[in-house]
Amino acid sequence: MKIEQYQIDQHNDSLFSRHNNQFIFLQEQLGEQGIHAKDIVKSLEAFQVAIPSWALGTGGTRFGRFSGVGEPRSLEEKIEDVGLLHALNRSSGSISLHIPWDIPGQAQPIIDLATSLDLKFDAVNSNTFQDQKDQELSYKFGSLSHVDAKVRKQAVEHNIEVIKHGENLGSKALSIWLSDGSCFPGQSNFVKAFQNTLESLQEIYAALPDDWKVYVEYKAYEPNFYSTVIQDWGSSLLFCQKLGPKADVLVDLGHHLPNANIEQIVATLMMEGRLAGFHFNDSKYGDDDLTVGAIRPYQLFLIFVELVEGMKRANRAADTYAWMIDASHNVKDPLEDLLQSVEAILIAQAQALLVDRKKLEQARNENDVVLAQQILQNAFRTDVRPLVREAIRLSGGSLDPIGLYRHLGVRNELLNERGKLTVATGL
Ligand code: LRH
Ligand code: MN
Ligand code: MN
Repeated sequence: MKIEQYQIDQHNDSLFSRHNNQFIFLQEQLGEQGIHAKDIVKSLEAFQVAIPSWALGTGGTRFGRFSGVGEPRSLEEKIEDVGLLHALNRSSGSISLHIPWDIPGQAQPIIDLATSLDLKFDAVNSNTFQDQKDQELSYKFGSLSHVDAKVRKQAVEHNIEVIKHGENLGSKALSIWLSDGSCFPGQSNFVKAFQNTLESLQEIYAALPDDWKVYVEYKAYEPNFYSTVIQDWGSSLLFCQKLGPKADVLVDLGHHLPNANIEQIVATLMMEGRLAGFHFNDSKYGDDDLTVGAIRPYQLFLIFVELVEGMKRANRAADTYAWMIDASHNVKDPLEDLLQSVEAILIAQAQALLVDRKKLEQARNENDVVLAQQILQNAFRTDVRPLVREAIRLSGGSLDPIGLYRHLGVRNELLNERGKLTVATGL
């Protein structure tokens, strides 16, 4: 299944005049405030969000998994699915693999397929939170932090193998999420667990190619419910600082304790130049991995306010950070869900770009709390969707990605091609 450019153009033709009226109206309104709509559209056009290979099949909870239909059965089909997303929104130009959920065989045909769909390979993810078939030693009591040096060695070697897979495909980073920790008080020596982890990470770090980075992801709890070795951004930053300049902190929105001020974490990490990027998702309770923007769009906006500010301060372009979605579901078509997530990210970014930084700084300096809040909320309450649509249209994508996806009956086509059987991601 491939979506052809003429199908997108035809669909866009039928929507164009309505869209254009909305865009011109907004452009005028913003112009009155001294904001150039076209500059924002340009920034949005350049913004790319990586798609995780494990979000392309219906996710599950630990209580069950209800498969969808026509889901990808192989890495090639996962790449094809991301190709469909990218054709529709022109903002999903890369895929992030999780090894060994994905096992790349021969690299060249996979690279050729991705290139033909205008896709790149984002960070590769290692997995030492599950035992794999034929694995010699178990990760039941940890991996990089394990009390047994042989288990640590096995986990280090896995990470090095993941780097090799990534190198073959043209990835430039390794993402490590370490589930190691303990479930009960007394089970683990916190200090030894930290030191073992540091040593293991140092070995992995030493195996990084020169132009690579390692992203260290933190998470407060789950699957361990008493302690986690890399539990928060502070621990992650500490590891990164000890490792060296190629290690940065990866923020997954769902990995915080309730009500954490994530935007402040982002500001601090950017101030220190140690933000790797994001795993975007949303949550109401814990690491729910819900669609981005589904629950707390204002929080997402406030995060983007800091991101936009931080990038400007550091004079770094958006594409020097790792932006990825990390969400997967039991109840939605995964491709529609991912389209919603990418749209939510673009909307938050557009809103953040509306913020008048000078006025905001002035209000802060004058302790004008009301005005400062109003400046942010005015931006957040602006319907910026015409800017997002215009950016996608100018890049050759669809004015209504989900509408076109449904109109073309993509899922049904995929069902015909692939059938009802699917491969679980292992989640
Ligand atoms: C852990 C996590 C991490 C994993 C992914 C599958 O909760 O966020 O990024 O690699 O989920
Ligand atoms: Mn994650
Ligand atoms: Mn997670």
